[in-house]
Amino acid sequence: MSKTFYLTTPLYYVNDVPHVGHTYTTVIADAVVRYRRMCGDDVSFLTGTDEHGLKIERSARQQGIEPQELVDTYAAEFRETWERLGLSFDEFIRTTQERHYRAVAKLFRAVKRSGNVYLGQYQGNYCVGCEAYVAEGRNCPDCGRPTEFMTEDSYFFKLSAFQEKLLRFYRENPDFVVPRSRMNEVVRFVEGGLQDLSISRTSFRWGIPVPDDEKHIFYVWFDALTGYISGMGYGTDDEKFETWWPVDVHLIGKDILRFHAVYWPAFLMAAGLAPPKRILSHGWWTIEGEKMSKSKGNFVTAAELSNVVQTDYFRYFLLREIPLGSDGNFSFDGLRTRVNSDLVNDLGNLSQRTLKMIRSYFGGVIPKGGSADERGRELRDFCSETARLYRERFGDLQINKAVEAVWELISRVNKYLVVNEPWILAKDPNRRAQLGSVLYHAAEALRLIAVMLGPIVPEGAASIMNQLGIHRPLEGNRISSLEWAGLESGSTIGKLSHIYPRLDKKEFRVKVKNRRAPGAAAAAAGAEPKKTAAGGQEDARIDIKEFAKVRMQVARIVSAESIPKSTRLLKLKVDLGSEVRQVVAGIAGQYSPESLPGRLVVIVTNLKPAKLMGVESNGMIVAASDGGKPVLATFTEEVRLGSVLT
Ligand code: ME8
Repeated sequence: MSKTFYLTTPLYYVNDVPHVGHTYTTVIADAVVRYRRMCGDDVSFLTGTDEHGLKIERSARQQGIEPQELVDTYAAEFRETWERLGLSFDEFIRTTQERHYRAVAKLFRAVKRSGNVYLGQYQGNYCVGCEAYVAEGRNCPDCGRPTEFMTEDSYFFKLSAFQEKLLRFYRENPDFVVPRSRMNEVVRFVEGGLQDLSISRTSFRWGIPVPDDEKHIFYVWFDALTGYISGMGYGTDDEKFETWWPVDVHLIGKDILRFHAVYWPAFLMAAGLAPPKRILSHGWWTIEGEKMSKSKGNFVTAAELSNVVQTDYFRYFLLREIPLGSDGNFSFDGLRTRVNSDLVNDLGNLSQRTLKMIRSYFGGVIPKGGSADERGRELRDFCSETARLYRERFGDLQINKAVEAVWELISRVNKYLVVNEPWILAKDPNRRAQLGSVLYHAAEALRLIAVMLGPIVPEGAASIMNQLGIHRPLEGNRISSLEWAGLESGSTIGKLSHIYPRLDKKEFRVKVKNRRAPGAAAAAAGAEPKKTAAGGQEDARIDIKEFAKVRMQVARIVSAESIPKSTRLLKLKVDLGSEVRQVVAGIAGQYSPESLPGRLVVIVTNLKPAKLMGVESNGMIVAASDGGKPVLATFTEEVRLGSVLT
């Protein structure tokens, strides 16, 4: 029987759209599970959404909708984003699902039976405006207003009773938290003493009720952490749970380490369940040197990333740029430079030149490897050493180091071609066997490179395999295919194409600038960057004539309804004074149909009609994109319907 491997990402809060930080975690997880599948493991990759809590309840109230409606939209956004980016999760758990409620109740009962729960009083500084306890200080960190000291009934978990048990567990499992520096942080924290933990609230309602005392709902972390077991059958499917638990890796950002490395194992120990095998805590991305924040305008959503570049490009950048555990700085310029130098130049060129020579000199048939000369033997040895390093490093979750090893091989093969000069050998018919051997060696090394890059850049790796004439799906490549001579002499190569287009600096900057607009990728693909009068710099400005081409008019929404099977689109009827038109808008995530009739909006009225999900749209509603979320443009003063915006 094959070994099981279970890995999770955090369950993301649904108060935001997926951004580059979430994408980072999910991409690492995806690379690791692709590698484990290659090793022949039976893999389960769980991700999902954390949907309860005061913030959600409040945000829904502000929008005049039910919390459930709000979380449905965001959860769908996360799920669809990961699917669109080709991230290969097996389970998607939502903390509002029935199976999750059952698991939380079961875990609580088990912890309570063990004598580790008691009813007490929670005290702290409470912000009445925000309806939330604040960690410290007399003023609320969110709204700045003074807080009040409050007391409420709460169930407590006896975390203090777990200090010794946890410390023993850390001693016995020194690699429980990776990297080691973070393990040390956790040990120091626990050595400093543990306070009992409040695990229920009575001050708001959007949460899971505590069994037998429904005045209380669970504290979000008790609820959310349970997602790692509720998604794997705890409380609903014992066989599934037995198969997968304990988890092999919880992959998280460093911000939530304490919850995973201290509270979570303690809850599990109390319930008589095994703690996780490993917590991998990765570093934090800043954007252009600053903490990502919407107000600073340096917020990069997953949708924007994929508007600007293909998935392989940002996968490669995120996985290669920083060692797991370290912080990094994300910049679009850094991404472009990295992609152009590594993927386009190093890998793209190696693949092109090798395959083109096989096509020109051998009519596309893979030549015989023959008996290798010394340089050939050296290359083989280098390949097997690279495969060894790659496996060792990936096994240790040092992904960027594994990728570095592959890049050393790429540059070695490029050098091998330079010193062997196949283009000179090709001129001499007596050296045809040698020419064949050199090209076989280069092509076989290229195959090994593609196999190793499968978990990192799956699209490019699959393209190289196809061009080598190996048409089995990438997933079919087992780690055993890292043995030399897997490429069959006499087989025919596939159709050749460039795997990776170069990112042109000027065009790319325009794309980055326009990334927030829906359809930015398409618009930018055809955009011709212009020179400024001052010279040189790219410029996306337009003149007034171009602006005048777009006709925007004031309208009032008459009716709005959902479109079946679409989580994003609404069908609107809008009154332009002289006519009523039908417009389809991607705003279902933020606006419920009932909230829209009567609103004044701006419509682009001279767009060619289009069909969205089979529904005709005669115009476009104007909205700001706030971190990917649409916010409708409107007027605060009375204005005649049909008035033109100039
Ligand atoms: O914490 N750089 O959810 P969350 C790198 N619901 N990673 C980042 C990042 C950044 N700038 N920003 C976010 C929660 N992340 C809880 C988890 S688990 C039972 C409950 C990633 O939506 C990173 O993985 O705030 C971090 O741990 C996670 O997003 C936090 O996601």
